[in-house]
Amino acid sequence: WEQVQREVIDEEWVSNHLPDRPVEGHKGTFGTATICGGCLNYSGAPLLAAEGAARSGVGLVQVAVPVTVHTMIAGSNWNVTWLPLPEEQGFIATEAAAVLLKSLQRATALLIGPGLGLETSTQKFLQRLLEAREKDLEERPVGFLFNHETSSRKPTTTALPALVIDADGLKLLAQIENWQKLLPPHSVLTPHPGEMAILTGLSTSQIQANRIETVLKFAREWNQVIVLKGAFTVIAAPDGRLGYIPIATNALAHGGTGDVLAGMITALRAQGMDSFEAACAGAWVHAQAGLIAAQEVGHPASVQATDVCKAIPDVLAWVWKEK
Ligand code: NPW
Ligand code: AMP
Ligand code: MG
Repeated sequence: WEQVQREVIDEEWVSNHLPDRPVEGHKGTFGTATICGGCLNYSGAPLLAAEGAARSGVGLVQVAVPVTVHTMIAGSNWNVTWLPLPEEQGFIATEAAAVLLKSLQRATALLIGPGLGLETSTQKFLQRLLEAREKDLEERPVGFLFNHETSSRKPTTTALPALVIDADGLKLLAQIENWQKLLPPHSVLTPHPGEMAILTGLSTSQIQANRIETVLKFAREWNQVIVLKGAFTVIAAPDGRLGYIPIATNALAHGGTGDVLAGMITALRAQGMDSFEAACAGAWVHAQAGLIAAQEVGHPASVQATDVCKAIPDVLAWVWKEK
């Protein structure tokens, strides 16, 4: 535990860690975030993640959803690009892995999970993505140049850009044999306590009783960055860095707010931030946006995830200073 470097995340920390935004930058300068999720029951989740990403500085957002979900939601956001995926009765099908991999040429970060559902075909889709290696693909997309900051393992040859896994993506991951070995190191996992219980085999109450110890232990063991969500979110990196978000507000206790957070962290990763720093900055901005949304709508009880998206620019206006 002596090696643990604790950081209480605040305005100054976030301001110091956000990347430069050159005035002459174009959309390519600020990266592309691909958001993959959605099923017939959860068509809003990928939209919320896309909106969280688009409000967090990324140059381009691409949304990859089952083809029928695309038909339902594409008209509701004019600012993003779309990748309709092969599906099985409204859920992403196994063969969608090849389609998604081909479209990742520009992606600098990929989010998998919001509203994905828990079908077996979608689990196999995730497994195929994680198993994809550069050598398996016909062309070498530029996204392959991504450095996964391998520290203790051999350099990865994964075909994937910087990865964020959330929501049903985490539940499906837990069902894949050897997932700890398949997942590129230094990806960002964003579980709520229920999802963390599924990943670890612990109970939710065991996790809640030892949030900091749990997140540090598994970040090290899995060689991943973990964001353990809920009141006073904690973030741990495999090297012992620990971020603490000193904010509790039930303004965020509404469906879809976690999807927004996952999109925000993906956008910061897409802009080149280190996975731990992107996770801490994203979680702090998200919590502050929850507080502002409560003021804007008049009461925390009435906040919706879309209100949190609308408040992101207010938070960024304090912290994203010209450098
Ligand atoms: P409880 O209730 O206290 O026993 P699920 P989900 C626990 C999509 N969505 N502290 C909680 O425990 C998502 O993206 C789509 C303690 C409960 O058991 C997913 O793909 C939306 N416990 C899918 O729905 C908007 C906590 O976790 C369990 C906790 C399912 O995701 C909604 C609940 O989690 C949603 O985002 C805490 N702070 N937080 C859309 N508009 O399309 C959670 N738990 O069963 O994984 O359900 O999180 O809603
Ligand atoms: P999810 O459960 O995936 O929708 O995520 C919920 C989001 O809201 C996460 O970012 C949580 O950290 C946040 N959240 C939920 N309840 C609270 C709370 N009481 N205080 C602070 N943040 C919260
Ligand atoms: Mg969630």
